[in-house]
Amino acid sequence: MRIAQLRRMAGERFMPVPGDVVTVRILEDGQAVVERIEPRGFTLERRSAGGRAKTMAANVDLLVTVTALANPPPRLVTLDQLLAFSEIENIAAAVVFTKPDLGDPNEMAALTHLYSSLEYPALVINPKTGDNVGALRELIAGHHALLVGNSGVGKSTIFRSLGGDSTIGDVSRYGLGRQTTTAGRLYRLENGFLIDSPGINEFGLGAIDAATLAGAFCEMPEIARRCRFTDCTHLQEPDCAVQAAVAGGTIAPSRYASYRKMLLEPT
Ligand SMILES: Nc1nc2c(ncn2[C@@H]2O[C@H](COP(=O)(O)OP(=O)(O)OP(=O)(O)O)[C@@H](O)[C@H]2O)c(=O)[nH]1
Ligand SMILES: [Mg+2]
Ligand SMILES: [Zn+2]
Repeated sequence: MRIAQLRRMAGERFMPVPGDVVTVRILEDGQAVVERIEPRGFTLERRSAGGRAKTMAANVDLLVTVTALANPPPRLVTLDQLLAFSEIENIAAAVVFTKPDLGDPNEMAALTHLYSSLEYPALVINPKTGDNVGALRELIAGHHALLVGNSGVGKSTIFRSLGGDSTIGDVSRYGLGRQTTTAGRLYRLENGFLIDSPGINEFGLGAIDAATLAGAFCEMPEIARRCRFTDCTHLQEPDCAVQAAVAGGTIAPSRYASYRKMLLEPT
């Protein structure tokens, strides 16, 4: 069903986003008017270049992070930001790698091993050959899932390979002159839904304190209890168990690099 009109064509506050539950009134010509947007649970927001927040999706319970193995090269900071975000928001997350045909097989093996060992479901998907598309379908069944990742990593390609039976909403046309290509799209799938979202190159958690951030890196809290200082930031303190675990190979250097970057250069 295509949304014909918002009852009050007011600001973005009244804009439904993919995942919203809305009350609609069906008009005689078969079009629908949104009368009410139900209160949102989880929302994903992204900030525009001007710093304004725009809600991209609502009521999601699974973040399917998408990272290309090549073209663009894997940006693990973005991946780790999204995973930390899911921990803080207390929603499930999965790790999908794309473009195995272009990537380095050793790096592919290392990355899937790393994220599986952190207990995130980790899959390598090739929509062209169909590899693991079925496994992803199973993973998201019954969930309100959101594909999220940098631009060009292959989210829409995955979305199309999974199909879906009906277009629920395409609300971008009502958003202050934006193009449809920048909008999220939602498809019903296996008694849940899947949302394809625009690339989130400027995603960030904002300023965050060390204890909260370390808590969102699931391998750290257990280890951090052995730091000498209870308020250790794991940046340069002596007798820091986290730094020792990185040196000793228990914590992946890339994960620690993401932690440092997020703490020292919040976006
Ligand atoms: N070689 C190869 N190319 C792929 C694969 N998956 C996607 N692509 C290509 O990568 C490009 C970007 O794919 P999209 O699905 O549009 O990426 P996206 O993540 O939706 O990008 P945004 O909408 O900008 O965020 C397209 O040209 C796809 O054909 C893959 O497994 N292998
Ligand atoms: Mg896309
Ligand atoms: Zn420490």
